[in-house]
Amino acid sequence: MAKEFKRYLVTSALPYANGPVHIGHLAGVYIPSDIYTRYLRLKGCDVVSVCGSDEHGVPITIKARKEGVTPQQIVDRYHALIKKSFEGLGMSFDIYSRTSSETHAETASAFFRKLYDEGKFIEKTSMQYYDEEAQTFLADRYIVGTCPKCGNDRAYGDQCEKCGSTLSPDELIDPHSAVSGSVPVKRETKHWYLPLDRYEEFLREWILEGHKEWKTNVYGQCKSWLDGGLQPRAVSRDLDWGIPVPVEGAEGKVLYVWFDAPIGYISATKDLTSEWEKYWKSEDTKMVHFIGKDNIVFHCIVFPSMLKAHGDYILPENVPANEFLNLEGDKISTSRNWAVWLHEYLEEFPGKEDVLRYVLCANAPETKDNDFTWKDFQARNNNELVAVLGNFVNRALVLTQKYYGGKVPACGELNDYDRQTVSEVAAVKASLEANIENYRFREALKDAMNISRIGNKYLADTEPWKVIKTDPKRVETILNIALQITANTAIAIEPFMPFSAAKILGMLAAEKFSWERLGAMDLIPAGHAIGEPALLFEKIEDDVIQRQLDKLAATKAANEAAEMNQSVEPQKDTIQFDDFQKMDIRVSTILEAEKVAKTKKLLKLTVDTGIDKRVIVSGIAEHFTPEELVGKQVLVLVNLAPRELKGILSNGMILMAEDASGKLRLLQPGETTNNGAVVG
Ligand code: B3M
Ligand code: ZN
Repeated sequence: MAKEFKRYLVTSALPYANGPVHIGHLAGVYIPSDIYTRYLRLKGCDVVSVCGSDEHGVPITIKARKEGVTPQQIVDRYHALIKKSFEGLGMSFDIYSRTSSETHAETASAFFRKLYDEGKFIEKTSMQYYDEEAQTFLADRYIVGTCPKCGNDRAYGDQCEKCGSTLSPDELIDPHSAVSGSVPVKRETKHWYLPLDRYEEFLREWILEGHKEWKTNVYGQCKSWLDGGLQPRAVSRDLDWGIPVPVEGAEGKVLYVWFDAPIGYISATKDLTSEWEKYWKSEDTKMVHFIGKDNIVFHCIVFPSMLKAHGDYILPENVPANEFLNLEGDKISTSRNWAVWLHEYLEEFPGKEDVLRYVLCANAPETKDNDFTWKDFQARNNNELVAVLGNFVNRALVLTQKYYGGKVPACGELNDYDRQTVSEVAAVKASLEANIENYRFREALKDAMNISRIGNKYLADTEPWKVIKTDPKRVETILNIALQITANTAIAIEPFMPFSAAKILGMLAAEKFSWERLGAMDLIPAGHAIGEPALLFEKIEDDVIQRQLDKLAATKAANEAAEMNQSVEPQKDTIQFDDFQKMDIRVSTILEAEKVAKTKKLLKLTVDTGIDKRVIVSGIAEHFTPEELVGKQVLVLVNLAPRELKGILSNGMILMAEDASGKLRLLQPGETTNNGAVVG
């Protein structure tokens, strides 16, 4: 039998405060955690949901350096932005805290100190890259060099963003410091390590034996980590941003961000309530970590080992990590700006918070990576939210206004079809609950939507707009049932679409119902006056979607241009105007083009330079077919000394540009120009 818990502690991965939140974060972590929490609250459970900004770590210092501001300024900016946009989307954390807070520094230091005092760490010295010019050790991210796998000359010491390889600084060709540009040296440094190998047995027992119910993607990752054997992990870093290591002789060292960040869940709970220990120290608490798949090892292996080593705290009961969401077929990427940013969405789609919540849940990458497309967003809005949910609620309310002046009609005797409908609605509850409690939010959302599907079908089948002419009494029952189904819809969709649930309740002029009332058919009493019906959702037109697609296309173009820039050759030595003037470049038209026999590369071109018609032999046969060249205007260097190629005298040179991919492009005047026009 499943264990009974008295209370819940829901944690959501703390977003790094070095950029805004995007749909990938939402679909993977925050939408599921909010659904889960809202559901528990509706059920009347004792639940706290904690989150906050993760404000330490190297990327934040890099961003600060790039912008010429302090790390604190960076995290202040993004903490405020993330917090506000989460609120805008209806994320109902009980607290949205931050790891640069006083409480957190104290909590994390005390945690470290306890483990230190009890001899739970090992100390090791190792050789690490040091920047002598800037007098600082260099985090892997701060070392830049050429990727040994793909040749990208801007690879980082931990990863190449071009080919995606995981690297170590030692693998980089020509490593240099991103801080000063100098070539770093190796220097000895001391750090503290958590010997994860000592927790292997405990972890095997706890996860592999004790939590076979975890999602297969999570369980599988844990198993492969454990089967691979665990190594001690450094929990400190040489860095000037973070929580100082609270032991003597640790100047210039801070806690590793992944050591302090999960402790942030504890400090957030402390800041929330004086009763925080109840949530962290009692076996009656069910703790659930909502995270993305890249955080699994930290939440299932490292943090539990820390908690175990500490000894005072409970372990998570489940870690329902999701896979990744892609955008229009490509990996979401902050650095490439390939994302739909929450704060921008909220600005561009005011009043459509629930549409995003709906689409991201319906499409959540629960078992495998998934794709977000704007067309799917539009289709789900128009065909599901508008056509099913919105349409049903609207019909029920409008007909009640129309026939009964907004007063809920009484329910007469039910016929078989009514009874069947009522029992279908009642049956949703058990399935919906089981799905939410087992973290199957996509299925749960289908269940919730099912209620309005049933309602829609009920109205379509009973046709009150026809029956009103022949049997008005019957219509009272039909609409009473339709209104009860409407109220049920408001309960069922609340965890998923809280704004719409509140709107429905407003239109029904009803107070929020508890979860236990789901399935009941006496939610709205006869005689009760409902409010004014308004549209719950509106259709999203093609032009709105096109604007979003255009925005992405512009991003893609900008990225491609930026990538090309990366391989731009350095500027050549300065020349004088006279040097330039020696070149005679003319607009010319290609009249004929043919391949030079027995060569792969050469084309023989006849061009009209305005001065004369002449032959030029050009090594471009691999880039252009003769047909596509004929008739084109090009720029020709006409006073280049003639030379013989394969027995043909070539008299000039066609100007071309070679792009980053090595492809040649013709240089042409912007508009048709007379041949012989001088370029300069
Ligand atoms: N800051 C989020 C991430 O990996 C990371 C989570 C910390 S949770 C304690 O994007
Ligand atoms: Zn690479």
